[in-house]
Amino acid sequence: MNAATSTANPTAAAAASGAVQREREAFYGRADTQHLAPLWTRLRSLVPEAPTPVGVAHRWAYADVRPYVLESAAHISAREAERRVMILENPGLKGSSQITNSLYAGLQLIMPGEVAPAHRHTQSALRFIVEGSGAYTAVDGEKTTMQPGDFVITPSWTFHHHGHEGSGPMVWLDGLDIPLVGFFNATFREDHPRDEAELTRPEGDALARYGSGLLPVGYRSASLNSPVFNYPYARTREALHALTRAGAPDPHLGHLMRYVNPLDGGWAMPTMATTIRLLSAGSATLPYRSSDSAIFIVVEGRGEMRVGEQRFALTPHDVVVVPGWMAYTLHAADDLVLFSYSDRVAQEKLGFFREQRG
Ligand code: GTQ
Repeated sequence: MNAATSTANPTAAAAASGAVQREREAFYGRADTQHLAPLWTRLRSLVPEAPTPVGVAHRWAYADVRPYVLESAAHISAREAERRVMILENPGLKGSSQITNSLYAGLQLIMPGEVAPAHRHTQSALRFIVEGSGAYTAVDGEKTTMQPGDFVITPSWTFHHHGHEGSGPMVWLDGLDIPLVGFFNATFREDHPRDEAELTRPEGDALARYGSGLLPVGYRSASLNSPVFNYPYARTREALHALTRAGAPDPHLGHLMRYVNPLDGGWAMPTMATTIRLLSAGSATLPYRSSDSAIFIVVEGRGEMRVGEQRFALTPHDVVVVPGWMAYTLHAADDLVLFSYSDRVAQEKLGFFREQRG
């Protein structure tokens, strides 16, 4: 092995004689004046054997964070805030507004009578409803009233606003691909001239047309998203429980289902993969890891998630982040339902996605 290639080995720099090393350093210094850098001192960190998890695994207990989310209404209105959200920031990525390397999460609060004004942006957003009733989101001309457990899509570059015609606070989890779009530096946004964008279709239209096991004959869509933009929990829950009567769960994943675009059978959104799973009371999963970092929220039930040495007790509405390539197991004390989202769909399209069982 000659001297140049042997330095690709991190121990080789130490092995090179002092004189050789000094000559190299001098060369690197001269090359730097031309904005050139040697690859061989960086190759192993640029192209490692496997991912190093970014950020840390963490649980936000809903009982701990809920008072802060509710207090935010005492400080600012939804109109003034535009979106009144407490960001769930990964403790290992402070100041980044990121929950994972590629995704964002926040808890959004809307109070009765408020409107969060219409805007659009290139980021895609998902909502997973946590508590309350009577609030709606309007997306691209159609309103949907949200119930706890519903999964709602706001596709890239569609005008959307939120309102609340009921009583009591309403909270949902926002998932956006802000860091991913930021990586490509492809962020654009636009405010709608009015607080409330016009409604062009009656409520329930999309679900009837596209989400009833039927499709309008000849229907084509240019959207990369599912035309169904609210997947009601009542239906999802029924399907999950039917699965438990029909066969054994995946030993590493439980009864795991993905939200589907009925037009092509693909994921519901182009950048964020969304799933929901049920683990029956008393059951546990075997270790699993995958290259996508994932955010989980407890929909119903109690249990525990184990990530390395960490033990996260799970109770309804708790949020857990598991960085990519960290193995985890799930343990259900009672029937445990978990929603999750990750950048898996983007990784699959680009050919990166990997998973490991055991
Ligand atoms: O509801 O449009 O949590 O634009 C962050 C940015 C929510 C939203 C967020 C947003 C929204």
